[in-house]
This record gives sequence, C-alpha cells and structure tokens, in this order.
Amino acid sequence: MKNSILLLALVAAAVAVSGLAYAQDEPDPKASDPNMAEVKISLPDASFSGTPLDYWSEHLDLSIKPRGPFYAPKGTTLLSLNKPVACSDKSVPAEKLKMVTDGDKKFDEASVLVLKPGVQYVQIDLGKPQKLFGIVIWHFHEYERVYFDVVVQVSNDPNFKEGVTTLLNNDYDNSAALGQGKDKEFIEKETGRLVDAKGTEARYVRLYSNGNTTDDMNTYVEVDVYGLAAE
Ligand SMILES: [Ca+2]
Ligand SMILES: [Ca+2]
Repeated sequence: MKNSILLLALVAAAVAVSGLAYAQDEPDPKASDPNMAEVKISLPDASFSGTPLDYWSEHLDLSIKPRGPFYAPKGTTLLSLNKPVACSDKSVPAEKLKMVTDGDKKFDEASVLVLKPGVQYVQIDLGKPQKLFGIVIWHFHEYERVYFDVVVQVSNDPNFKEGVTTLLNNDYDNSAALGQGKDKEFIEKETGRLVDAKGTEARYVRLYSNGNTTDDMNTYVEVDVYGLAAE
C-alpha cells in the first residue's frame, strides 16, 4: 500500500511539470492546432559525465520523462541569437557576455560564462518588443546541477521597474526578494529548461540565479528566446 502511494506521488510530481513541457508520450493539444508549428530547438551534445547529483529537495522536479516537441504559433523563430547582453556582475567584460547568445551551447569550460556569487542576472535586449513564446536556459550541462532562485522575467523597461511579467520563479522561500515562486527546481541537462513565455510582448529578458548545488557561482552556457519577429 505504501509503495502505491509513493508511486502515485511520483507520478503526480511528473505530471506537475509546468507550461510547455509536455513529455514525449503525452498528448499536446497544440500538435493538432493548425495555427501551431513545431519549433526546432538546437541542442548541444550531451556530456555523459558520471558525476552524480548529491541533492534532494521537496522543491525539486523529479520527472524524468524527456520533453516533447515545442509547439508555438507558426512563424515563431529564434530571436535572441547574437543579441546584446548585460548583467549584474560589473566585473564581467562585455566581450564575455556575448557567450549567452552566441549559439555555442557546448558544455566545455571555455563555453561557460561565470558570474560572481549572490543573486545575479543576465539580461538580453531583443531590440524591440516582440511576442515571446518560449525561453530555453542552459546554465551548465557538463554534469547534473540544480541552480537556486531561478527567476525569469520579461519587460519593456530595461530597469525592470515597470510592466514586469514573471515567467518562471523557483525561489520558494523568497530569499532573492523577487517574490515567492511556485515553480520547481530543475536538474540542468543538455536539453535546457524550456520556459513558457505565453505570448508576452517584451523587449528585454532577465534571468536571475543564486548559486548552484556545486558552488556559489552563477553560470550561463546559452539562453534561447523564441517568438514572432516584429515587422
Ligand atoms: Ca553560448
Ligand atoms: Ca531561495
């Protein structure tokens, strides 16, 4: 009996994956919508490092099903490639910030941007407000890690004072003081974490984090922003 309750809890946790993240074997209603098309996300090679994740939390997403295809309105495309990036860590040279949107998603150390400890963000400027449907984050994927206080926001205000929409927040105890989040923590993989942008129109994308299960640093391999390009 106890085993079946545990199994139910695990299945519930697997189904609780939010937003766009339909698993491969689940029906996605968008698949049969004639206004939708599959958006191909360019994925890096997996590392297959054996380093095990030594972390568990009730806030961790335990689902192990691979993500299904990403559907969005026809015409949705990658908007963020080579777009300018700013960040909260002023010691990072501007040249290095390009790594967030340069299309290089390899796990090698040379492909990973490192920001100092504490609550830090990177911010992508898409150039103009555009309808956004998906944001994919690769903090790190050489081996399994979980990043803390991951908050993804979009706005037309570069200072994120006005008109801010929060698309993901897994800061369950509000330690980053951006509001208490209800999303699950997730294990970093080569597939990245797809965040539903829900058609929000915005020019700027800001992504926060606050260290990870290996160290206190904040890192980025790449961030993809998908949406409809403004005319
Ligand atoms: Ca990159
Ligand atoms: Ca927290």
